[in-house]
Amino acid sequence: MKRILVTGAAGQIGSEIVPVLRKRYGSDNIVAAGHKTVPDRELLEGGSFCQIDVRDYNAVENIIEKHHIHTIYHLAALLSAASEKDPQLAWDVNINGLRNILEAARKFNLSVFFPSSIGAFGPSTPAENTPQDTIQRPTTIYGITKLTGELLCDYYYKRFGIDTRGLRFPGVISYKTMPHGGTTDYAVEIFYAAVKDKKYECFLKQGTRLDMLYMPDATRAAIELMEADPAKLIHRNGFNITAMSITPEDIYNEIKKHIPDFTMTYTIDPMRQAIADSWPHRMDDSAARREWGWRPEYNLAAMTKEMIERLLEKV
Ligand code: AKB
Repeated sequence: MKRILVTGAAGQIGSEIVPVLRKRYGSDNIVAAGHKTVPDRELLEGGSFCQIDVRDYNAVENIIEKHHIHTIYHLAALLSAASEKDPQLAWDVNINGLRNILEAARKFNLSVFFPSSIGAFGPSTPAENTPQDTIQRPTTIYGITKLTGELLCDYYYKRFGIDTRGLRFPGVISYKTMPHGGTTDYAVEIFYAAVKDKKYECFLKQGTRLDMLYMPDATRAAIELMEADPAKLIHRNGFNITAMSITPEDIYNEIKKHIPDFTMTYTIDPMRQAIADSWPHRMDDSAARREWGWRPEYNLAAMTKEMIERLLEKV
């Protein structure tokens, strides 16, 4: 049986993909590894959890050897706004961390999943129906690390035959763990605020259209790509995937259907607005659909209903 290591396991995507992987492949076959973020009880009690700083190559190697790892979901990274606040740290974690993972993959012949992002695009990228293969001139340090990551993963596949695969995630919306330091965080905060306070102050301006995905679709996409028949993959890294292209007011209007007295105001954060303005509005994900059968299951209405139901159970 394959043993899987998940780095960044206590983060937004990590904390949700680990239970799904444990259920699918057996808890004994999944090693969750976090750094500073404190893991929740489910993560700690549901299987093995260890600490790792992905910038430390020896630590990466030790975990791989100790647990006989075969595949790594490398999710440890700083998000866009956090990266902009500390570009040196962003480079260190997002690039040196990835390089360590890829070098270990080369030594032990491992498969690697790498999450890229809509951040790998920039203002000169076509914003509507953004093609799979197009201009990529990101203007944020986060985007530069994500684009470099895509290229590095392609390089390790072509040069060394390492089985690297990856997705360009849009904003991911979930009710379990809050994202930290992202530009699309508003799309998660808005649900928590609606359920708890019935009001939300949005840091992106009206009309800011971005791609989004509900977490169950995001985790399923990563696993389906890693399980896909390699003979069918023309691309390997940086697959565009999306489920909805929406603005803050689209989410607001959908939430109002469930919470009629919900109100929203806007106080723009110039840094995050500038990041969002440099990203595409709607990606074309037909390559993912064609090559490995990607299909989202949740649209805005289905996601909103479930988000509100789950958050009402939590508060
Ligand atoms: C962020 O906002 O930084 C991330 C992303 C879209 O990559 N959620």
